[in-house]
Amino acid sequence: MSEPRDEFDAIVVGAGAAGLYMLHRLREMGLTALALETGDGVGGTWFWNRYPGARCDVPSLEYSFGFSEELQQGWEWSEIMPAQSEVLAYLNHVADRFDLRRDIRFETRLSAATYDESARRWRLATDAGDVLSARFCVMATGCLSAPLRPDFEGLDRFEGDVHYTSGWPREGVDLSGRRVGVIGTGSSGVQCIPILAEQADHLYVFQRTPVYTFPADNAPLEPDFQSFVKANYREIRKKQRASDTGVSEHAQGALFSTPTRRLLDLSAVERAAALEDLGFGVVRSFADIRTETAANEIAVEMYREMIRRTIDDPLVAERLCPREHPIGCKRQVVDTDYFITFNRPDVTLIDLREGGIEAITPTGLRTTNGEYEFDVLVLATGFDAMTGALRRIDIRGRHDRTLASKWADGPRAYLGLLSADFPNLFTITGPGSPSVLSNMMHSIEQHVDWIADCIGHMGENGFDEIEPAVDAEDEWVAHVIDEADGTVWTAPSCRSWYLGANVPGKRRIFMPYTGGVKKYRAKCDEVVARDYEGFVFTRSGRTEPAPAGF
Ligand code: NA7
Repeated sequence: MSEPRDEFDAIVVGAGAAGLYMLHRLREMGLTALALETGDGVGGTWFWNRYPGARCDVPSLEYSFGFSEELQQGWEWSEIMPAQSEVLAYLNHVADRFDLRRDIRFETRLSAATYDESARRWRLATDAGDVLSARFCVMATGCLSAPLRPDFEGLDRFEGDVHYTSGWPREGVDLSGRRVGVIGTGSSGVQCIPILAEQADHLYVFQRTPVYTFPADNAPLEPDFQSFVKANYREIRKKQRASDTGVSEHAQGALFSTPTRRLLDLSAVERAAALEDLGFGVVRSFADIRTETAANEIAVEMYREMIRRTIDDPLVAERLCPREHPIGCKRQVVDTDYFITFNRPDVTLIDLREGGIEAITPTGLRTTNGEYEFDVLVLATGFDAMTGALRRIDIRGRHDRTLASKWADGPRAYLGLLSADFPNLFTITGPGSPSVLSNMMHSIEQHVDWIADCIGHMGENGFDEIEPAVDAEDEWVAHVIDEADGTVWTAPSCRSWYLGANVPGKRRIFMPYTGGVKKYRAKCDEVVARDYEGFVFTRSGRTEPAPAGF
């Protein structure tokens, strides 16, 4: 902190990648700004998710900021896909390089934000007892930052240790000689299971839904490739902006090349050859898997065939075979040694489709089929994604309306950036933007730049408030839903966190924007070029009409 104060031009909530860059931009503009951060360090997702095996699924050289040439030239990555510790070290480096910590209040959680209409300022209360005020409030609260804590009967009576992957102890957990039970086989479960198996005496994996995953093929970064990327960063950043996902085609490894071949064009013999060649990678290697049900079904069968080839015990293989949902409806998982882990004699797979969890017992877990004893329970059970962190804060806008009530039937925000009745409250990578469907670093940078430019525009024009016109917001929300409608992402059998379907009682609605980062950026730029079309500005109490023609 520069100096103790409670009034700011802007308060940023969160000191992950988004909060850090936002704070930097605001300070560069000469504004007084403060970031609030629940943790005692920067890094957000990468601060909390320290479980063994935690790793980014976007190439390091692209999962990085491009706003500072010195920063992108000066940092050396060691692997194609960075481990959690390396991303966290990078974000600490960013905080140090731009001297951000002095304006971050750590171990401080925002509990309430109320808009004072007469003062046209946000009043904020923290659980540390701070009462703060700011003209602008920027929610950099993250999309996967509100962990789901399933209400398992008996959990509080478990006599062993319980650890969430999303809150893994900083000092690590010594699992040697201990029996471990893990619930959850999403990205977090898939990443930690092979390592837990190595460390534990015995590992019990409780699987509710089998996963589609394929090898990350991570490796040390070749120095020549890193030099090539650094020499060509200008071009590579341009290609990121022109892509759907915010990842350029230069990314090392096959993971991010866009498939062009069609599975349905292959004969049976050619498919068999493709399976030999691609293995589990079949799930991402054909363009029509995402668009045609018949291709998807064939790919699912090929994937199951790979499992049967890999797993020694045919019964275990069948348990690992997905049957419920198509490939591509959930976030694609990438792994290191996931399936072969189930060939170990000290790993037991429990398929919860054959008998669900009845209770956590003092010494383990009971399903309708049997009882399992272990010393440590690991919960890799996911997050209340995209809206969870915001819903957990008591945010009140005009007329004392809460954001939680406004979003009860699904998130409503124009461009995913601002929501009507909540003036000057920006959201970085919120619902209605490409966000989690893209390289987050890229999308964070785009949003932060847009927000900073918008705040600058308001300053130049003497505007006090910005908020969306209701019709512009409604049209955007309808557009986001229309774009996702009928795609594999919204398949009726899909219970993804993109749809909020993993959270009991949450309205099922597809939250991110599926149009891709190129189209989305063009729309955001066009709105600005048309004098912030669809937004309403207020100046000294007077309302500037929403520009016509939206
Ligand atoms: P995910 O992908 O939501 O995975 C959570 C896993 O936990 C998934 O296998 C769930 O099964 C399982 N789960 C959740 N609740 C329960 C209960 N009550 N009983 C049994 N199993 C349960 O979260 P991750 O942390 O792995 O990954 C989130 C994102 O972080 C990831 O996509 C990356 O972007 C990084 P289900 O599939 O719902 O049947």
